[in-house]
Amino acid sequence: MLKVLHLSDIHMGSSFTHGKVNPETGLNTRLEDFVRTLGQCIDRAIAEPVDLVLFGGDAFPDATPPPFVQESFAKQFRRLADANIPTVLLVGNHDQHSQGTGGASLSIYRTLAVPGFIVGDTIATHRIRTPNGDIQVLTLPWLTRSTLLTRPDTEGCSLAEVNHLLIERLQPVLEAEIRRLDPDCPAILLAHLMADRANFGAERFLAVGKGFTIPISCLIRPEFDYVALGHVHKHQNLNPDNNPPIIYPGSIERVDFSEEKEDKGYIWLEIAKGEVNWTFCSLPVRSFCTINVDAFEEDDPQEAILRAIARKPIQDAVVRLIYKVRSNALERIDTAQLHEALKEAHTYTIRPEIVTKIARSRLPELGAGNHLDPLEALQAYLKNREDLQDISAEMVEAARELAGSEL
Ligand SMILES: [Mn+2]
Repeated sequence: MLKVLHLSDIHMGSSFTHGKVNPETGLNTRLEDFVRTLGQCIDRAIAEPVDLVLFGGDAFPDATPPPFVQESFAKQFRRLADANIPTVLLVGNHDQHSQGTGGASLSIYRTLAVPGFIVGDTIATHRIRTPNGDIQVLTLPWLTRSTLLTRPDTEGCSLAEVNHLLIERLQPVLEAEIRRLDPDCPAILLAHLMADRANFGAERFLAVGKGFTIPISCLIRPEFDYVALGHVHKHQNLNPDNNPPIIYPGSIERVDFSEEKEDKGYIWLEIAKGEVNWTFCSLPVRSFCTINVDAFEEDDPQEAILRAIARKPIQDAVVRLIYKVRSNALERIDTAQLHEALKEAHTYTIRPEIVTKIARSRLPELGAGNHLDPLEALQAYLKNREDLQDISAEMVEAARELAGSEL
């Protein structure tokens, strides 16, 4: 059996707003988190050692990362080159540059001819020699409108029509690759895509434009022993029958709060022709913690907020505190005390939400049993809104005009 490590969606250089500057290194702590987590994947690959590392795409937030971020990434992957571990870097949507073709942020590895490194920026099959036998990897990078279509093909087409055309073109191209596979050699499809069966995660907010969706039927092929995906940040297997497994490992670190409750990790894989065992391996990543407090009805909103904070494991976490209070209760919130209560967190944000809710019971004249014309109802409403007193006369006047024009 060949040993393979499959990871994806590193997004190194993102999540900086959740970090702070480490005074000892001058670096954002979230960059350090991402480097540490990626380092743990590479550690495992080298310790075993694996026969192959597959990266499913989205190395950085965009195709032009700052040099210090690019270098942090390169330093980790270089360890694989030093250990003679073949590595495939697939190009995701965040790795593509709008100008030029291919993966701008990853193609440097090909340009420099890093030994054992393959950059997957085209649909192609790579036969990789390892000490434990050969393995085939079919790379399918993120598809764009220009991948398989020309401008005249798509002129005047809606996004859905372009998607349809693209799938029509993709199918024979994939088919040709599949038919050329050596049936005696294990085969993996490595693809960065949104499959139509996937549950969305943060990537739907991160993507610049809406991307294309690939039908799962293109991926469920007996010729593949394993389908290694990238793009969706939530780990999932799209084919529980495992014939073949179709796996998103998910992102290796939490990119934003939408990933608060997700386990993060990579896929450990043992593979031979017609045989595959895979395991999701959790990574100990920094926790995110949302504290939502509805203190609207509380007599002592400060106390309610402090109690809610005390209940949550905020130590070293990225925390956001969101509390709802009445506008007249805001002055009773002691913000300094909240800062003190949150100081165990790695970083935190505090977001007060002022609620001005009028409970129905306090305006019996607006109850279901009463019949008021709209103008009377407005006047009754305004009578109970002290904050609107200064403009209430104008509002009534405006309403009278509106009602008048309707009649
Ligand atoms: Mn992606």
